[in-house]
Amino acid sequence: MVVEREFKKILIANRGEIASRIIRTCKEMGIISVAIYSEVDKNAHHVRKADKSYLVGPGPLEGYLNYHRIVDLAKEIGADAIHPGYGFLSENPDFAKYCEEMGIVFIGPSSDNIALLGNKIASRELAKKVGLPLLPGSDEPIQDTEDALKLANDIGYPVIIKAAFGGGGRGMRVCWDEKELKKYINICISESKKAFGKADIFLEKYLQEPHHIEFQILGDHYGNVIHLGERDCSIQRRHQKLVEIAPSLILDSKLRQEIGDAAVKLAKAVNYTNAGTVEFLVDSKGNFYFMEMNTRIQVEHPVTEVVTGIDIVREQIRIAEGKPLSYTQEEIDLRGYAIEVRICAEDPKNNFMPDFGRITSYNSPGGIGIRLDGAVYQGYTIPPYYDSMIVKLIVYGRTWEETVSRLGRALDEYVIRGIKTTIPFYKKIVNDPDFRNGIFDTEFINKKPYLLEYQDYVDPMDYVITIAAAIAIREGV
Ligand code: MV4
Repeated sequence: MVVEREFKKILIANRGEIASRIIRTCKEMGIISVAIYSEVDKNAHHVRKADKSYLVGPGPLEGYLNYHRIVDLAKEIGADAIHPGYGFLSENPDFAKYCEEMGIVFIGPSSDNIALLGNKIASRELAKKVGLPLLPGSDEPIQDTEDALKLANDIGYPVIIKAAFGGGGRGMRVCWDEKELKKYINICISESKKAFGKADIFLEKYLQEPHHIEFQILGDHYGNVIHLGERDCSIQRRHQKLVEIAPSLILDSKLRQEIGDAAVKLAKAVNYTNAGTVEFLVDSKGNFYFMEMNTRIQVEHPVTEVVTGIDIVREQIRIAEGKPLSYTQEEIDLRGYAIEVRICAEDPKNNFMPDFGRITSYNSPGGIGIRLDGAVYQGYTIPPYYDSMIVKLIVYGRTWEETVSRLGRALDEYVIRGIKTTIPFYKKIVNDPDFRNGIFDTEFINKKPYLLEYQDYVDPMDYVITIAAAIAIREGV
């Protein structure tokens, strides 16, 4: 039995742009937003914008990860629910379970679903049972090298080794022949154990140059599940997404409906509630294969919001309040195109090394078709302890061409000084003829090393200093 209610106060167990994003929807819904923060985050954007905030220590990370303390705090301050954002505790089934036990609503799926779908072998098995297309691969964890070699022989090379509890591409290895598989199997097992605490790995046939296409779904507590179309997240570097697009240029409405129906079917099979993302690989012929399901709001959710006009965080909160979905599948239509670029405090020319420090100058783009989801401002000092993503630029337009041009214009307007950012790298992507023609797959960045060939901004003051030094030397001062 689900009881409908209205939340008065939500605690946000996160920081950075996603915390600020959730605060915005809370304000629009008339809900009191409560932030938590670490000592180094006392000047953070989310702390300034929330209605109330609480210091959680001791270090920069512990406070955001100590879920007993967070749930206890939520109880103490009379919060109705906790929004976990992405990362941190968002996919920790023990956290969701502790919320459930303590009578605090976890804004997300059930702890059982988080646990089930967090295991990629279990979710592969579920997808198989439901009849979703899968790449050939293991039905159970790989026991040993012999087991792996036998399976790889059956499915044919290349194969990919994956960690059942992996994420972010860690614990993944492509093997082109028996020799490589022999070499990597034990490495992957020990890496998985070290990184995720669980050694389970599995094998799949490796699909070359696929598109990474993911469907946004929403499920309520009355058995309704809908999808909000897809995002093409093929442009990645070392499993970090860089550019996300909605809708995909390689799907027609028939294929969209087919894959969307598959995503909904999977979610319905587990009585999934709240927001989720079903990930697929799609080849150039339109064949699609289930990969995994993510049980959180994702970084790239804004492109879906822009083309559907739906506030996904609002839907998450309404679902958690026990309300039915605000829309039926028939009411969802996609309008135009949206592109998101993740702007990071990194130096692309130096292997995308994080570059933290003070933002000395900040001027953001504006005008038609621009959305910014960020948590930085002029004078803010980016601490070195967290993710380097500082702001997401989302642009939208009626056609692909218009949207790409607008992205170029917005990046040209963007001024961030004091730190190196990925903005000049994105300018190169926008001007790439293949990108402009909508031609890209998961190998796009690897195939185009020239994207790193750009002139870094030089502060005019640096010239003044250099010239002054030259004069001083010449004059013998
Ligand atoms: C694959 C694959 C090809 N074949 N699985 C990467 C993240 C994870 N969620 C799924 N991923 C992939 N799984 C099979 N069987 C390709 C990817 C993949 C990828 C691989 C190498 C380099 C970049 C990539 C970008 C997206 C997906």
